[in-house]
Amino acid sequence: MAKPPVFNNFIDGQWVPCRSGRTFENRNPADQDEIIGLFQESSEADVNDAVDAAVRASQKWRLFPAPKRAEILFRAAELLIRHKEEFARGMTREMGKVLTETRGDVQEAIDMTFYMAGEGRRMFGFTVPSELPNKWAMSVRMPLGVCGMITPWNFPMAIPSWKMIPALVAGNTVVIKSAEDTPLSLVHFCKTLEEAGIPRGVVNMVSGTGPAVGAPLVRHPDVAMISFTGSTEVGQEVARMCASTHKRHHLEMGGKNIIMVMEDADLELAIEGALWGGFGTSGQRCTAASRLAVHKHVYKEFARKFIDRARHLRVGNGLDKKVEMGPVINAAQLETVSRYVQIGKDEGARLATGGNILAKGSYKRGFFFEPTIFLDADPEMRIAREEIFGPVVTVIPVDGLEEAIQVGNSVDYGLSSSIYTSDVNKAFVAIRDMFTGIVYVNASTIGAEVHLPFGGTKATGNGHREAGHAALDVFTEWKAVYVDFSGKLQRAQIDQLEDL
Ligand code: UN1
Repeated sequence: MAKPPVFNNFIDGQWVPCRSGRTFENRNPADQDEIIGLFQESSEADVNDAVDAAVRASQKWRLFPAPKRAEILFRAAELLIRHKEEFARGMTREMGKVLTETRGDVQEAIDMTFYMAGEGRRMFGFTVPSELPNKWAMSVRMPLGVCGMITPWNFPMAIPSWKMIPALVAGNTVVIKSAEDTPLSLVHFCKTLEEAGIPRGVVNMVSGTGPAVGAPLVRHPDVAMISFTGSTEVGQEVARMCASTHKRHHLEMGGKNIIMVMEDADLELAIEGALWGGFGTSGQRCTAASRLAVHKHVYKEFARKFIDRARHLRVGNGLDKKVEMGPVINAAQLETVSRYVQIGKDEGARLATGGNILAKGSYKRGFFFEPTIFLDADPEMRIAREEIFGPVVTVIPVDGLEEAIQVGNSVDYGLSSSIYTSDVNKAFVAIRDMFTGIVYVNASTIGAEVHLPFGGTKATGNGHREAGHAALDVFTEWKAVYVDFSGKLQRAQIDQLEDL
């Protein structure tokens, strides 16, 4: 058998093995016989090397004019376009989602890079009047220094781009840990930035596990901030660790998103939205539509048609054009999904379709699960409240909009919500009353665009937003600047002296 390719860390402009020399395997979740490659099993020493490089590079990069930084990023976006198909195929092989979705993932990185590179010529601050004559007052954004990033496997190129590109255009340097299940896509992204001419040490990438790489990165005293996307439990741990070193932390965590289907909805449209929101990426999106609140008047018809569509979804290897849903990411996730199906049954929800691991024929080489729907669920059930991160959708009957909104807001999370209705008044009530970071009208809970703020309330986040203009607030500090050109001590300054 041919030897699998080995992929190194990217530190100080060099592709280097980790200090211990150990590697780990990255295998295809659709076919465990296929090894994508061997990746560095890094540890604290490698993180320290990467942070040192980023600290050194920071001195020059922060002074490099923002429009010039942006030129490099624009070049990177062009290169991503050129490599889009290759990167998408690599991503499907390491992550499982179907090719149309991995193309979309690369496209999000392209969009974000073009969009944020544009900030290189804006990066607006505020110029405001001063209280005094002959004095100027303004506020400017300044970079933080070294930004540490921990990224998930479900959007292996898009999410790193959401973090890295705004950080870079603002003049920060980066140390990023790739997700253990999808390290190849971040190698592709870093190689693209290298090819675009990013100076050495400005971007550093280290692969490995959370405890061995993530934890030392979060603890490191020279890292100014951590941007984390992942589970709520790990996010809480990151927050605790950041508190003790006064690090800024941006957290993007779980979701339990709802689609509310009203009695006046276009049902075909709503079913389509529920299908792709629930089973796209095998339900492994933080924006997945894992709950549906359906009005009793249309419940039966909706359920019948939705189940029928889900039953006919073609599950398989995402590289196959006919396949609509790929595997879940790994054995542990397959187990979690199975466990939740059992919980749902025990709680008394009605399993309407699916519920099983697919293990026959070629399925047995991967981690496949049937598209699964629970009907007649109570909003208090665990399957209606907890994030499963798999192809499981829970349907809850409701009496009307008020109840749907109450159910929608009753969970710990607050990322995305959606309403299907033909009544503009209902739509606006939902827009006003859903306490989620994102609301969709007559569209599913997925499909956020890069130039709008992305993030959620409650246990989903910690008040920050990535993407959109809001991302700059995550990766910069404000500095207020006063310029006094009167040449003398002015009144306000004297007042302050008197106050003392
Ligand atoms: C995620 O699931 O972590 O809106 C991000 C969406 C995608 C991003 C999802 N653009 O579904």
